[in-house]
Amino acid sequence: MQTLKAEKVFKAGEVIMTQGDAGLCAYFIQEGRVGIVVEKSDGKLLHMGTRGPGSIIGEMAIVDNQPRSATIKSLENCTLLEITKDDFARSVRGADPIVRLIAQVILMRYRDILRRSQTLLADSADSPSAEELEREYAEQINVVEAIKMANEFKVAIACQQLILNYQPILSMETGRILGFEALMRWQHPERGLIPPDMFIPMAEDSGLIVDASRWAIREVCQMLNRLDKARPDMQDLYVSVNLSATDFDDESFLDNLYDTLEETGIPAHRIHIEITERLLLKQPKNVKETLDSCRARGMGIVIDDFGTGYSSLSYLHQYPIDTLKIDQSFIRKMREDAIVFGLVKSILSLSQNMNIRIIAEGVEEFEESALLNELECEMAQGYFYSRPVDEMQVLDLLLKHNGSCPA
Ligand code: G
Ligand code: G
Ligand code: MN
Repeated sequence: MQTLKAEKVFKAGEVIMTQGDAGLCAYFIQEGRVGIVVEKSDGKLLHMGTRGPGSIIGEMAIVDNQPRSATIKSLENCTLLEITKDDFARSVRGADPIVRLIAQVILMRYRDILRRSQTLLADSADSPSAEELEREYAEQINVVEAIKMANEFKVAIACQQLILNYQPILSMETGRILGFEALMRWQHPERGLIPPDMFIPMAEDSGLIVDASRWAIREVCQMLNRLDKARPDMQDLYVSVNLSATDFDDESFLDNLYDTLEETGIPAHRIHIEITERLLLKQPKNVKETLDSCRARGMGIVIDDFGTGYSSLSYLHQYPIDTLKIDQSFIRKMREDAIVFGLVKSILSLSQNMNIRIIAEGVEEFEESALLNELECEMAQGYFYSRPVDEMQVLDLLLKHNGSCPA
């Protein structure tokens, strides 16, 4: 290895590096054991442990140029291989800037943990800090996990590992399917089917959701074209696509959406956009202009998870919203909890007064569906009618709920 330099020998008891000094190199231990000691600000010495052959010591200083955080002495005669800062810097310069940044960030956090755990160690005999240290380590590993996952997700988008499932939205009056909600899943080559809760937040944080949403919109349009071939009598069906705040930050979102509609020949009214109340609260820039434009073209705009704590009625007239989805937690509780029942009733009358359409989400039981019917709720979605299904099963659902295609 290029970065491994000549051997250095330290006799038992010799100081290899001193806390506070500038760190010019790291060492790979070939033979012998060393002891690590940290001197605290009050002068107390903390023995941090020992290292033996195969370990690296002094590695932090060559990454972040900070002074040595510990003093290390040889406990027996040691043979060490020196890795100089210059050698290390040379190989790092060629590395991906993200890798460099991440290395710095992780090291910064690690130093921070060390600093705090050393204070705790000194303050308590049974050292609860070890547990804290492990927990924080685990969190660090999640950082790495998230980065790995983000990279895998890029591959997923490019290599068709994403799939859409479709859950029907039915008219309560007629029992017919009016449309479907597209729900994303990730068919991971090793981990199997990953549900959206496990990857959407990461995709939002990393900005990768923009590409995933573009893919989803295109896939939905193509699916509608395939469906139209099989069921030419069902060309009123729409598909609702979930979008995130990050999607609205993308300046070419609208162009891409309209291009996709044009290329696939799908009329705008067959695509509905589902956004959450939280998104409106965040108010990504251009969200109103974007939604106004979509609505003007005839797309449906749906507020998902309506009523889950961030509700502000003002946005019902501020934004071009045409449908509310009552959150499933209300549907679940409305039969036992009088307050929730009142809430569901008020949402329903609100929507009637404001001429906004309503979908009850997460209907699981016959009793829930019967009650919603009584309250004249317009549409429903939930396991009681159907779980989300893959594209092949969409035709079966249409046959079951909407009847067969007239000859
Ligand atoms: O699919 P499930 O059935 O587990 O969906 C869980 C949540 O994941 C949904 O409530 C929705 O908010 C989110 N979700 C599902 N599919 C998509 C998608 O294509 N894009 C975005 N942004 N969120 C989605
Ligand atoms: O986008 P949104 O958060 O609204 O997605 C709806 C979520 O709820 C999806 O994860 C979907 O699979 C799930 N879901 C749909 N119907 C039901 C239901 O009847 N019961 C439960 N528990 N979940 C449902
Ligand atoms: Mn949704």
